[in-house]
Amino acid sequence: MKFSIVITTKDAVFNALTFKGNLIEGIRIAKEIGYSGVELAIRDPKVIDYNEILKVLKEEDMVISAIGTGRAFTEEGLSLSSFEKEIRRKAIERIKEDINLAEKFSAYVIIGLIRGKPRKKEEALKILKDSLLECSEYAKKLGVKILLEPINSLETTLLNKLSETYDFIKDLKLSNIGILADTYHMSKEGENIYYEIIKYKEKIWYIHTADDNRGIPGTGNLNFEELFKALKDIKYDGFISLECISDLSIEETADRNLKFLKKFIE
Ligand code: LER
Ligand code: MN
Repeated sequence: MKFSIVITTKDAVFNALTFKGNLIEGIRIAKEIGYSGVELAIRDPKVIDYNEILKVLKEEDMVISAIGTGRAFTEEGLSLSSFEKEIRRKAIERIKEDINLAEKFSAYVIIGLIRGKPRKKEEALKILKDSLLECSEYAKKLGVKILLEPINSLETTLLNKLSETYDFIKDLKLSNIGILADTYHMSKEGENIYYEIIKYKEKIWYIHTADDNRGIPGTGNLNFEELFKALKDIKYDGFISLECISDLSIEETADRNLKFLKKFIE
């Protein structure tokens, strides 16, 4: 198992992005505290200085675990399930740019909030399917894998649970799309963490962690023992990425998380 934290730039609006600030500083802090990767939450890959980041990754022996794309929805309203063709087109183009960047970093691309929050669920799911097909075909050519993240029903109307997300991916018959299981969303949806992870193990490629209050793991009531038992049973060797809200400094937040989670794998 490998650990990472979500980092993003200072201007980000959404507040569960663990570290907001200079990305280079975020990479260095994560390394210092004992992480092996960072997840980049970016609005637009065009504003990312790829060469600068790559240089620091090499210096610090760090990797980018995944590219998070939700800011394009929260800050620009881009949505893969939009009924407006132009918005949908822009969202697909943005994901393709994220895929280009992910290829350079050998990272996953996360489809979370950019799936949108439409009212007419059934029709929107069909649109989402077409958009995802296009993104996944593009990603396949570049050898990039996509993570679809179930998100709780207060934040989106589409794909709230692992079961729905799994069926949706299976229907698409695409081998390069997996599931990102976020412990916070799973708890919000009342899902049994152990049972669900075991059941959908072949598609569990990535984990987001926060407690059930979206704070640092250990500050709420989520059963992390269950999570780690499941991950051990499925021989999970992917990333566990911290995506939480915390008033503490990034150093303290990241340190507390790692110390707490490592207790379960010793
Ligand atoms: C994204 O990973 C997520 O969990 C959502 O709640 C919004 O960012
Ligand atoms: Mn998440």
